[in-house]
Amino acid sequence: MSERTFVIVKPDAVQRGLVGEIIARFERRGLKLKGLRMLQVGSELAGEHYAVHKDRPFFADLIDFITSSPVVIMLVEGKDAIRMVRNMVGATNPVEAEPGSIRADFGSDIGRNLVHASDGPETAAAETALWFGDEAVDWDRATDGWIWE
Ligand code: 3AN
Repeated sequence: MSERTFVIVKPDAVQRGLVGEIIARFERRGLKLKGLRMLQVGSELAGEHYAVHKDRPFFADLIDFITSSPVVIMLVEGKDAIRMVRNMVGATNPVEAEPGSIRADFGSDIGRNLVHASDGPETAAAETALWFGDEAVDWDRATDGWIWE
């Protein structure tokens, strides 16, 4: 089933020059970009995005980190895109992430895990609305039939 999911290339990945590498992995897999933007996140947006973690001990660090330097956000579409992107991103703690995942290939600390990706259909819809509003870009891609049956 075609799904759309939301991804943040976090400040550590932007600072380390991994934006292109991360986008390229999604493109090469056949996923389709439907939105892409660089921005400096403010504390209000950060607080809304991480609201589920507001009572966790690491909440303040999370907000400080995501607002510390620019991020790149994107909407990614494809068959089973939510699960596929989560698998490509890897486990929250890079130490436990599957080899070949972004967090395993580039990360070594749970507080510097490079990427955020929506964890289910409800969060994908809520995060897309929060970060992109209705700014998704609809476009036809000539290769779709060579990627999905
Ligand atoms: P994921 O990004 O894999 O969905 P979440 O949503 O559970 O993980 O956590 C959001 C972010 O909070 C993670 N990306 C990570 O940076 C941070 N985080 C989660 N758990 C911890 C923890 N135990 N200690 C420090 N930071 C954490």
